[in-house]
This record gives sequence, C-alpha cells and structure tokens, in this order.
Amino acid sequence: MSHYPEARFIKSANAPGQFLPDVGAEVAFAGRSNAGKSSAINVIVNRRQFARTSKTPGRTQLVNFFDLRDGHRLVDLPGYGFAKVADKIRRHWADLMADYFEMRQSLAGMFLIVDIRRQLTEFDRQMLNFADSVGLPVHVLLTKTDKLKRGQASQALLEVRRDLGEVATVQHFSALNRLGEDEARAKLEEFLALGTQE
Ligand SMILES: Nc1nc2c(ncn2[C@@H]2O[C@H](COP(=O)(O)OP(=O)(O)OP(=O)(O)O)[C@@H](O)[C@H]2O)c(=O)[nH]1
Ligand SMILES: [Mg+2]
Repeated sequence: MSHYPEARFIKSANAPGQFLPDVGAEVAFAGRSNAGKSSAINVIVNRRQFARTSKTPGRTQLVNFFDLRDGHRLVDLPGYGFAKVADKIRRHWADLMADYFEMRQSLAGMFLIVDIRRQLTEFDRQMLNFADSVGLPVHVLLTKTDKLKRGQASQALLEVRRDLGEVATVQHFSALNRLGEDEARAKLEEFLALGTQE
C-alpha cells in the first residue's frame, strides 16, 4: 500500500522560471551524486521508479517536483560532486541549485542523503552550513546501511551524529531492505507540518 496514494510526478525544471508555484510546503532531497536520493524517495513513497534511479552517477539532472498530496511536495535534486560532466553543465546545476535554495519560500526542510560508507563530504558540509544559515531544518539519511556489518553501521551512525551535533538529526536507511522507512516518513511529515503552519 502506498502511504501517499495521491503522489505523482509533476515536472522537471531546468531553470527557475520552470519551478512550481512557491506555495504550500516542500522537502528537498539533496546529496552527493549516486548517494541514493531517488531510491530513498521511492521507498518513502513506496513506488518503484517513481523517482528515476540509476547505477550511473548523474541520473537526476533537473529539479524534479513531485506532489505528495495537495499542497505538500517532494523535490528530487541533481547530485553534487559528480566529476564526469562538463564544467559548463556543472556550473548550470550549481546555479540552478543555488537559485532553488535561495528563492524557495515553501522549502520546509532538507533531507541530506549520505552514503554511510563515505560519511560526510565537503559538499555535504556546505549544504549543512547553508541550511543552518537560513534556518532550514535538516535530516540526514545514512543510506546503503545494508552494505555494512551491524557493528560498523552503528559506529558510523555514532560518528556522524557526533559530527553533526545540533545541526541535523540522522538515522540509518536502506533502500534495499527498507530499513528506516517509517522513521524517515515521520520526519518528512514533521517538516511538512512545520512548513504548513507558517
Ligand atoms: N545496496 C544499496 N544500494 C542502493 C541504496 N540506495 C541506492 N542504491 C543504489 O545506488 C545507485 C544510485 O541510486 P540513486 O537513487 O539513483 O542515486 P541518486 O542520489 O538519486 O543519484 P543521482 O540522481 O545521480 O544524483 C543505484 O544503483 C541504486 O540502486 C541502498 O540503500 N542500498
Ligand atoms: Mg537521482
């Protein structure tokens, strides 16, 4: 059963003028290329290839808007840190993301998707600093937890939690075995509710 029976893809934007009207509340999924953003969205919404995933980094190249229900949205962002693209395209993505984060009034929270085997990268820290500077709440999904042994996974969570301090909350996640899906949905709903109050 879908937790979001009305969920649907609305549109991909390649320029700020194509963003959806800035009303209601939305939560953006950000993170390194190939970290598992689109896969995490599919688990949370409980639909296969709802957001398109790929083994090849750089699958998501546009700002993709999904309706969860009337007035509540998810946004799947292009991954950062993907080396194999032309500078021109990389700059275009960076500008598009900067425009998005700077102008989006309906942005209620950020899900930062981090591969548990890599921990926080420099780009992740930039995203965290940025979110902090504009008072945007962040929840970190330490994804691909299935790739580590239990002890290693616990250790990694402790380290990231210590590293983050008060800046963001963090949890284990796996798109493969759906570890952490309820916790992630609860956080998503919390952010959307915060955004709707204002
Ligand atoms: N084992 C495992 N593989 C995962 C998990 N999440 C994602 N993957 C795999 O990682 C690859 C990238 O996943 P995507 O969801 O497309 O990653 P993305 O962050 O959206 O990537 P871009 O759109 O390129 O930025 C795919 O091959 C997924 O099947 C997970 O929790 N466990
Ligand atoms: Mg993607």
